[in-house]
Amino acid sequence: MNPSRRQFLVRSTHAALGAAPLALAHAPARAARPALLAPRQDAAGLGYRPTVTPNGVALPFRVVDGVKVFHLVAEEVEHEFAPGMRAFCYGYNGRVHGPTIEAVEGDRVRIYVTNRLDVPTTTHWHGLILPNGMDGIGGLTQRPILPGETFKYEFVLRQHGTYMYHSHHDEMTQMALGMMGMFVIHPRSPAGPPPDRDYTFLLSEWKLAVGARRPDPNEMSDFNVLTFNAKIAPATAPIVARRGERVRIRIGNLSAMDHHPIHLHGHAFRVVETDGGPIEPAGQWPEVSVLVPVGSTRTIEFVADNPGDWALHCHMTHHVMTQMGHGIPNLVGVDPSKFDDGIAELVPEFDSMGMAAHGETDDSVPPNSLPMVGMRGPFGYITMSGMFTLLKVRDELAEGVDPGPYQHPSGTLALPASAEELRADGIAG
Ligand SMILES: [Cu+2]
Repeated sequence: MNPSRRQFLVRSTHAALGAAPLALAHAPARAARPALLAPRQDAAGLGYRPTVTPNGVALPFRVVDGVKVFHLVAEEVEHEFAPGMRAFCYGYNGRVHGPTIEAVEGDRVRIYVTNRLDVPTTTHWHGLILPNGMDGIGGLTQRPILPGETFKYEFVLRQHGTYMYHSHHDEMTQMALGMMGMFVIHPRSPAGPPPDRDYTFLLSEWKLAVGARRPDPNEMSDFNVLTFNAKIAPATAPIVARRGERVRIRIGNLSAMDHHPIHLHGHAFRVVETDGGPIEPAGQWPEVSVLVPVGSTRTIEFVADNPGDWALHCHMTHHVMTQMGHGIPNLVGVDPSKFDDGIAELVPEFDSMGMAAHGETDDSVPPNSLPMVGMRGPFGYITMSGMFTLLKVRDELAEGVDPGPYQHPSGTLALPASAEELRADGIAG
């Protein structure tokens, strides 16, 4: 027998992707924010260049008689969305969301799912073409996995691309609490070399009342925690590329109710695949935002040819916010300070702007909650949170190390206009 076939292959390099904690350059100065920034991994030993799941990990596997064997454990997890906000969620293998499953087209996979929750569950392999009885729909294609049981799913991967997995039993509750992950399948015979960088994001949305410890699965519209890989900015790890490198970003959306237009600054990209398959080159068109509908994946590719710190975020403005302050009256143009002073005599902790509208008053927010917006950037406060991260493009990069804030070459930074400049151009300041 081929020795490799019985080899116990816990892919240490695979499992360790993103293991180095780093302080984010766009994190508030008041605390070092640990995050995961994974170096590019090369294909040695795996037969493919792994994708990197920022803030996440890949699911380890072993090969038994030529079958890739994975093990997911569904369980309750105390998850940190960002320092200062934790909640009791449902996840897999101690994580929210679950680890990214990664394999190659043509692989036979055997995925054990152990249910350590106190409720029944199933696992559905979203987008995969597989035998009906492996589809993981509670009551329809299988009986639910009861607490304490382990089910075995086994099938051959007939496709390549970007897919997902998630609970398909009591979906409203279990997905609202985080039971989902990404499933990446590399091509068996790639048409060309893989991109230099390959990143995977899973979008989701949550309702977590201020100070609460349990996401509310009954919410239908007013989600107040919007996440990239279950993190909100500033806890979202930046992604990096060297100038000129080809970058692939895979984006899945398992939000309950919202589609997300994900916008990349400084670059145009092409949408190269959906979870229905690759898009022929003639059918790809350029975009700077890609709408990722609920229950879909979109994969984009581009050449990172523009150095800088580029925002990558959902373009819905309330999806780059977090928690408090959404239910307040319209105070645009109002000076609330006198009002605040008057109320403060009665309610000392009162703040009319939702307690922390500008994020500067973190000390005043209630326990286990975060300001609506904000993180400190090199030029002051960044008024976004939620579904926001950075693409850092540099001429030189050390792998696995945050390159820090971009240093703008002389003459390439917006600055206050001088009186002389205004006069010369006939602008009435
Ligand atoms: Cu959005």
